[in-house]
Amino acid sequence: MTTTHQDIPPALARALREARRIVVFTGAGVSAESGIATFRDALTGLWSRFDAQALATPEAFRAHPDVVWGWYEWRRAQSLRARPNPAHLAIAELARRGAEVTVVTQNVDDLHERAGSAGVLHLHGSLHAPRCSACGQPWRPEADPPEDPGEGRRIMPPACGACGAPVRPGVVWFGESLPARAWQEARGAAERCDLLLSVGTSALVYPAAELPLLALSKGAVVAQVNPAATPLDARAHHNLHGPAATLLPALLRASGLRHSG
Ligand code: BJW
Ligand code: ZN
Repeated sequence: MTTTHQDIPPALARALREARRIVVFTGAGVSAESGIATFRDALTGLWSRFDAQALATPEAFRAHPDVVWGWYEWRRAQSLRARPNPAHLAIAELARRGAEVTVVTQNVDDLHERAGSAGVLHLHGSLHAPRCSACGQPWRPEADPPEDPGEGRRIMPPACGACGAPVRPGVVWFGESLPARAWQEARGAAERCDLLLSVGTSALVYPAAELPLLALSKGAVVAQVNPAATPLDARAHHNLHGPAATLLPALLRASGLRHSG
């Protein structure tokens, strides 16, 4: 079922109102309206000659540490400048309306936390937690990255204070395992929930993309919010095709969980 803007299916509004356990599973689209480019659009401007899927690998970091670190510094600066948008705020508000809400994100920004969501499960790590590529020691940046380190600018990663190896971004690259505890908790929440909202993700990257399927297999209602179609469209009970910053507040209003705004 495909729905356009402001046209919230009553069955979904009821499911949200009545759900006791909710999982909100988010991807880069939830931060798009905060000005953070989605993963598959992240290489804009001078970065457009690179391929995101090729840069987000341990092999790329070993071969071109300056290119990969420069790209992540540029994105860390973008994340620090960004502010939560009405989609992040609506998700945080949901938890204040009585249901048990687990926010599971693939995003490496911290906009859910800054909107007020607690206990966010980050499946793909964080831009704000670099660590040593050899010994794993956390690395604290002495300063924020330059306001704009410049698109396409190469920056050598700093050396680890303990062992001298290059510091790497604290994110999960292709071919790497997800953080075990966050993944286990996310699976548990998806298995137990009554409703899973999949928001702003292309649902292409595994194993994260298994979560809506897991919830479906356990009988939960699954709804998706995304302006574009994804592989989940054929399986979800409801597909809201539009921007999250408009549709999530509309969904709260249609469910009677928010009375204005
Ligand atoms: C809006 C909007 C608005 C726009 N409102 N929406 C099974 C089958 C096939 C392959 C595999 C498989 N299992 C594992 C794999 C391999 C691989 C994988 O999934 N590959 C696929 C590409 C096919 N997975 C892995 O390697 C994972 N590890 C693993 O499986 O370990 C076991 C293993 C070990 C050893 C060998 C092999 C396996 C790890 C995956 C880690 C992914 N990491 C990244 C990079 C993180 C750091 C960084 O950001 O740079 O995570 S990749 C990238 O994709 C990033 C994202 O979190 C993730 C998901 O992307 P997301 O969030 O969906 O963003 P986009 O850009 O794709 O989509 C945005 C969406 O928003 C779009 O749909 C827009 O329409 C929408 N949108 N505006 C609402 N206003
Ligand atoms: Zn080290």
